[in-house]
Amino acid sequence: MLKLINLILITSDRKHCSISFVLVGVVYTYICLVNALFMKNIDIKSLEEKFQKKIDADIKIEPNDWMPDNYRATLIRQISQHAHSEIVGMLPEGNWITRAPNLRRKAVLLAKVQDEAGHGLYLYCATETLGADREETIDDLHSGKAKYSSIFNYPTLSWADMGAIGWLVDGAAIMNQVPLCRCSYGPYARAMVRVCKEESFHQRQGFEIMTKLASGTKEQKEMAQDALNRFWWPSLMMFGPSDADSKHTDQSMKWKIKRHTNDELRQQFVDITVPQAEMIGLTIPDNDLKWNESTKSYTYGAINWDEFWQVVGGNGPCNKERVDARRKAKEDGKWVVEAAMAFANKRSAKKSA
Ligand code: BYC
Repeated sequence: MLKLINLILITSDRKHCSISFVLVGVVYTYICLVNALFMKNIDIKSLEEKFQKKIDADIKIEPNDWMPDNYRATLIRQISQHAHSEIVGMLPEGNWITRAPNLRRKAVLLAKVQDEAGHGLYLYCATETLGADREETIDDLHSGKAKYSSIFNYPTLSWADMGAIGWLVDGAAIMNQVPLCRCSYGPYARAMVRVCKEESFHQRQGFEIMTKLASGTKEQKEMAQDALNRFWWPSLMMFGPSDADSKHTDQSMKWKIKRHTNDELRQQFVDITVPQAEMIGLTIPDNDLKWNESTKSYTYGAINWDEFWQVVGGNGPCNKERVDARRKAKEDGKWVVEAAMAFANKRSAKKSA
């Protein structure tokens, strides 16, 4: 470079010399930039290799560790959708707290709905460890931009729906969340351990409601069967699109965010749940359901994927109602936030005085 500058000084007059200097400067900057970019690519490639080696060795990734941008983005997407599902999921059951048939059922349902709020909070915290802003995440839910589980866009029409949700919805959630306890991202995996313990209590209380109703009067049994009829297919849809249509599964499996595909977990759920329905004398609403001796599992009928995508796209029976309820809750709770902030400020002012 110095030789080139010397040559310019010797061979050119003043005017041409300054133009040449500018040119040399431009070329030099360009070379530096290309070089930096090249070095950065090499750096990122080696970081990515190290990262994948850690994942392959089942070493957890922690918030301060280097991670690829897409790994971070995938986790923020999935964990925030999961958090929203827990919070929106409080609504269909919350709707029945005042109408529970007795004090015991009311106390159990109240505790369950409260647990779901707790799950949402752990999960929002987990997104914060990835650098997400909690308020922005929640605003995305309120603006309709963020997704949450399709299942919570169906109405709860009878008390038996509390049984069906606990048995089927929490049952499906456990099937999906137990493998998430081994997710490669530490904070998400650890949150899931506690969530799964609570979900298993939720599932059992739901199954208990269904068992009681199914062995009760003719009307009670019909009510339980009707709830199963309405919640069966949406519960299968909870596991997400079929593997052929799942755009994130391949990469998420390589990163060990997901440990099983959507179809694998759906199949496990069917295989566990069908005998439970038989045990309490209810019928799974699927004429094509049959035991396959060679695969030692049940084959089931076609899922209505049009319905699934309609619900995911915001056009389910209760999408609008659910998001409106969350927006209203934020609006109505503003004074609590303001009061808590004023109290905190007053306390910290007192401390520093
Ligand atoms: N509903 O490539 P895919 C609970 C979206 S709550 C809506 O397979 P992925 C409870 C998906 O997000 C428990 N959207 O995605 C609470 C993606 O969209 P974007 C909730 C769905 O992430 C209260 C697109 O479809 N559990 O237990 O690899 C009371 C393509 O899908 C759904 C969780 O959240 C759906 N069902 O796999 C009672 C578990 N399915 O973002 C109970 C954590 C898919 O590309 N999440 N989509 O626009 C997961 O395990 C995974 O995210 C999923 C989907 C298996 C759900």
